[in-house]
Amino acid sequence: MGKLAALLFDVDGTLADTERDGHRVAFNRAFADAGLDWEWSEGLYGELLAVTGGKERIRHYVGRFHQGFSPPGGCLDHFVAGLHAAKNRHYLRLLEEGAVPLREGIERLLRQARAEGIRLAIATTTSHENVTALLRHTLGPEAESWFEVIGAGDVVAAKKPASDIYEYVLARMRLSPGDCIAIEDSANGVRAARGAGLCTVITVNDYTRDDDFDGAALILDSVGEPARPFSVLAGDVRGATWLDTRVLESLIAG
Ligand code: XBP
Ligand code: MG
Repeated sequence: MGKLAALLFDVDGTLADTERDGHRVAFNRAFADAGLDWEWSEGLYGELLAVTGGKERIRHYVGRFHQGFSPPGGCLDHFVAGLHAAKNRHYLRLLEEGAVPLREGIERLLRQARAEGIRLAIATTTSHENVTALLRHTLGPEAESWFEVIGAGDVVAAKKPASDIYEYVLARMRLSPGDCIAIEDSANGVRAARGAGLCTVITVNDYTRDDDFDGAALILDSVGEPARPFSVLAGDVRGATWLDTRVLESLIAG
């Protein structure tokens, strides 16, 4: 333990505010395409985010609000899979249109880590295609190659808050959790990362501000920039006003 070997990034809510203006909008467009009058408001979507995974979220919503729903074709799983595929097509279009920028300070932190030889990876619940599209449309065509492993979606049996995706990424990178830091935004994320033994930094967003971040080393309102300092909600940043590799290293050096 001591030298920071890698940063493992969550995607949705952490790299970008993908949920409110990306996935949520795309779910609603897919529902409308299917002739459904389902509408996920910003508030309702905040509640539904407790369930990770888009397919799982739709199934949960149907069970909670439309119990008597009989899907066209008869098979709910099949219908949900179709809706989710349509949602992802809308989501990719939104990314292409530039509807979802990176959060403040993310590009700076990624570039600094790369310049210092700190390895990068992704550990997310969404799909590989959604991740690479976000990277491409925000950081350019080379950005996918910045990440040594993209651990995404259904490659593991259990999604966050299970720790499987972080364990998968650590195994692929042949790294110990004590040499890495996870950057997350949600209660499900911190549970997953802590479950894999990772020191975890949280950057909250409007959907996760009131989550339970038990076990997080640091809770910030954003990664911050030199000109736009972060607010520290919990933890010791040793006087820093934006998150950089020096602050992150101090967290695992103890
Ligand atoms: C993200 C999710 C995902 C997205 C939608 O959680 O829960 O389900 O909301 O993506 P995390 P999909 O940030 O903890 O990885 O529809 O592709 O699942
Ligand atoms: Mg997240």
